[in-house]
Amino acid sequence: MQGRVFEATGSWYKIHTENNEIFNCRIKGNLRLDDINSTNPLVVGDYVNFEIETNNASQGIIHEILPRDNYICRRSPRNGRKIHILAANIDEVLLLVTLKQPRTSKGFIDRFLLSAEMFHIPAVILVNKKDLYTKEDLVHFEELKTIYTPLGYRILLVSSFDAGDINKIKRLITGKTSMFVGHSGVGKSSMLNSLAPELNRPVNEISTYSGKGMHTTVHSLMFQVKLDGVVFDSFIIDTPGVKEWEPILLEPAEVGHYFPEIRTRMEHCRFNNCLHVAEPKCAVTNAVESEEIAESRYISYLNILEGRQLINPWDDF
Ligand SMILES: Nc1nc2c(ncn2[C@@H]2O[C@H](COP(=O)(O)OP(=O)(O)OP(=O)(O)O)[C@@H](O)[C@H]2O)c(=O)[nH]1
Ligand SMILES: [Mg+2]
Ligand SMILES: [Zn+2]
Repeated sequence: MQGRVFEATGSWYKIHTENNEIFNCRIKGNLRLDDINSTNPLVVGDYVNFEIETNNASQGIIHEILPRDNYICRRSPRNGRKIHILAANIDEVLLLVTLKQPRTSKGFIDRFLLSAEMFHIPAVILVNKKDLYTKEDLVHFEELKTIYTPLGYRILLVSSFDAGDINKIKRLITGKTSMFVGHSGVGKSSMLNSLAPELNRPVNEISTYSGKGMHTTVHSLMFQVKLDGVVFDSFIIDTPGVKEWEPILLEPAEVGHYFPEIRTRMEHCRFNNCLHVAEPKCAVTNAVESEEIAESRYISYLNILEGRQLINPWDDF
């Protein structure tokens, strides 16, 4: 039988088949998992082959993981030498950020976008909780828009509770497998409930969310959603809030390739091994000086280059 992982707890996997049958499965003991040094080899979104257990027709044993189109991962927060895969076979990620309650930093956005670039997964930035924002907050939104739109990222100001915004997001996700990511409390599960009320996802009850370690959603779950009562093969993955996002370690020369504004300029640098730090005739530092590259983005680049887990001094909002 073939199916797709909708829920992964580490020992049990909830598998849905194409006919919408659901099986609780375990991994066959001697299954050779991929070579990736990962804390969680089988993840939500994976396609698997499994056999139904003879003595329990609702359970199965997974004996094969089908090759992935893609996956997205970060450095494991518990073990920096391992990676933690969030999901596999996804068409797009919706990065939910908030300007307050809780505040998402530009450094976090940039570290996440680098990972999405690395795995060639389109990312849309949803600045959620627009109903809470003052005029000054909206200036920060415009600033983010000025930074990210020219790089090719869509960035939308939305609220989980605004019907017009929910319709826009429905159009974004129709026919795709989409994943919601962001800090705890930014409203991932709330937005999912507005998109598909039948899911009834648990959300944090306190509306003045302080952003401190609530983690209402505890593990990733995928849903096949009906949008306005129609199933269009739309899948959404709700993920637990991430406190930090550390991209997997890269060779220094690789980092610039995942910053679109550096990627398009690096061929004009004088040295072909230029790391765009202090080298002469560097097209990237020139563009930073002339403000064609946003200073906050360049600082994020330097921080990732040095593998530093660092506060971005330009993160001033
Ligand atoms: N004002 C306002 N509050 C919102 C909005 N969206 C969500 N919230 C509130 O934010 C709080 C957190 O929402 P959740 O949906 O639980 O957040 P989450 O991102 O799923 O959090 P974790 O599961 O912990 O990662 C809840 O109290 C929601 O009511 C919004 O657009 N505006
Ligand atoms: Mg949640
Ligand atoms: Zn350079």
